[in-house]
Amino acid sequence: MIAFSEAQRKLHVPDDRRMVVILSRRYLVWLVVILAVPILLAWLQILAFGTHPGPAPVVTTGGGEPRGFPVWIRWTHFANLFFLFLLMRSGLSILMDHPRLYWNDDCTPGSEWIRFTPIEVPKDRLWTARDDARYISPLIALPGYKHTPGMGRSWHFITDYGFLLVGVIYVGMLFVSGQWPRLIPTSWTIVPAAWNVLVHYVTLHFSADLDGYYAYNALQQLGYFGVVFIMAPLSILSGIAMSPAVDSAFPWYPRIFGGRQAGRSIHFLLLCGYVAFTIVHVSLVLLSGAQRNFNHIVLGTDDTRSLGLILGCVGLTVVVASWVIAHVVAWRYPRLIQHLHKTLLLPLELRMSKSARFNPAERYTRDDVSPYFWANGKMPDSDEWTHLAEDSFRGYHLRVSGLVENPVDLSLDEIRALGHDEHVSLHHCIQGWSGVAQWGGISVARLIELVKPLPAARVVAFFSFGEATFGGVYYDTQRLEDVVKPECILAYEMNDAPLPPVHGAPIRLRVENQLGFKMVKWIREIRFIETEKNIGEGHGGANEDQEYFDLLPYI
Ligand SMILES: Nc1nc2c(c(=O)[nH]1)N[C@H]1C(S)=C(S)[C@@H](COP(=O)(O)O)O[C@H]1N2
Ligand SMILES: [Mo]
Repeated sequence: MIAFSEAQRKLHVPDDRRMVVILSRRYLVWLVVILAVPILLAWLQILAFGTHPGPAPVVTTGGGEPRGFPVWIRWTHFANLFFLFLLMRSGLSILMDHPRLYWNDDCTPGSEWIRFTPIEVPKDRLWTARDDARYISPLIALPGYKHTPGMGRSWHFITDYGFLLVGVIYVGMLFVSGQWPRLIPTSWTIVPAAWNVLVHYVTLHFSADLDGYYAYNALQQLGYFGVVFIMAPLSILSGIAMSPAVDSAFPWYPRIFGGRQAGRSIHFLLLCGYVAFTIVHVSLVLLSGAQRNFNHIVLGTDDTRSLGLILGCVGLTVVVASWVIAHVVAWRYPRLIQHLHKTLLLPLELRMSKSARFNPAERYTRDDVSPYFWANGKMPDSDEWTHLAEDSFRGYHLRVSGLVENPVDLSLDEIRALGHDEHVSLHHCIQGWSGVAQWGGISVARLIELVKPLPAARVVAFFSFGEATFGGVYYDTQRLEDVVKPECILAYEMNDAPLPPVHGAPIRLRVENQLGFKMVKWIREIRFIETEKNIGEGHGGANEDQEYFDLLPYI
């Protein structure tokens, strides 16, 4: 257990820690049908044509001589298990930060196909996405608790590297060693053969000629092929479909999956697929001669010693220990993990931010505007902002200063007079929700022309009237090269109306190639500075300081 500060405990360990899964009825029916129909059909066949259709056929297509499991298979099998579990556990922490999944990009409450919260979004009061986040036990998730998306993402992306590396080695060796025909079917006869195996399985004939050491049976082969060559690549590709930088530069990409939220749903369904696969796989390993199977995959020998099983249990202990260690590291050294995450992604993300090909180029229209748009953050409650709001921000002044030739103090009318830039874009919150809206305002590039930053200015800091999660001013920073990109605007308008109070009145930032937390709402002041290191705690923003959010916000 980790010792939380009082404020942390209030946020991360709420009183309401119920964990529920609510699947909309339509999908529940589908789920039952998909699971039950093959089993029913198999039983029908048995009832019609006899109860014992002989031993399950083993596929030997191209398998050649028996080669067993060489050392690279045994070690990648273990490493894959190791990383996959960390990925699933950190994924669950991220998922629970917006515990609803949709097939539409507007994330309207009630339109989700599954939710992991008992709460229906109240209509009579402000219910932010932050309020909606759910607790998940750290026994299941990494780092667990409520609202830990920054840390969850760091772990997810760091382990992604391990998972990818193992995958590349495994698939590469599969081809180099000539073992690929074990996994890749070369004839359609695999389909009836796999059916035949299923018929054996439903009558609980697991051991019949199952000898995966030399060749897999047809169902096994299809299963492994599906996991390695379909599910794993789809996980990677659907993961990428959630990136704001990718989606804003290549709006066609998330559409391959049916939209950004459909990509997120598919990413989750693949997680379910891995869980289901693991359960079935482990059950069959245990039911079809556990001792021998363990020797195959642990020692690479085909005998019935108990050494494989013993070492296998040691391996599983290492895996479980990794969860405990990851939990402790996550909470003791969150800063270290946050910066490791940044360092690992730096080459990729800098490329995204520097390359003009990654400039936001969204082609949404007003017809795409979402009927609902989640709000986030703490509304400012200072007298200053409240008085300004009561007077329709007539007394508002935006101070732009710091390392500039021409510091200015602009009223809302003066800002409006500077020009009008607008776009319709898809918002990506770190928590997982999205929404399409029209934003109108002045591009930061125009502001830069006006204030003329000095050569020393590298970073632009945006300070809010609002407070950060654990107190202090909400602020965030941008590198100068990012704010001169297209679709980076100071918005004073949303969906052709003045910016509503909850969405950041009178002025907010929009940066469409980044995650939502970078887009400071209720902006009070803008300062051009040399480095973000000298403000706040020096990590680039209030969320980065306090909640270990991503230091590079493009994925
Ligand atoms: N001042 C301030 N700005 C903020 C936040 C906040 O808490 N305070 N939340 C951020 C986050 S996490 C998101 S996703 C967007 C949400 O914008 P919206 O409320 O208009 O949907 O605002 C960002 N700007
Ligand atoms: Mo967010």
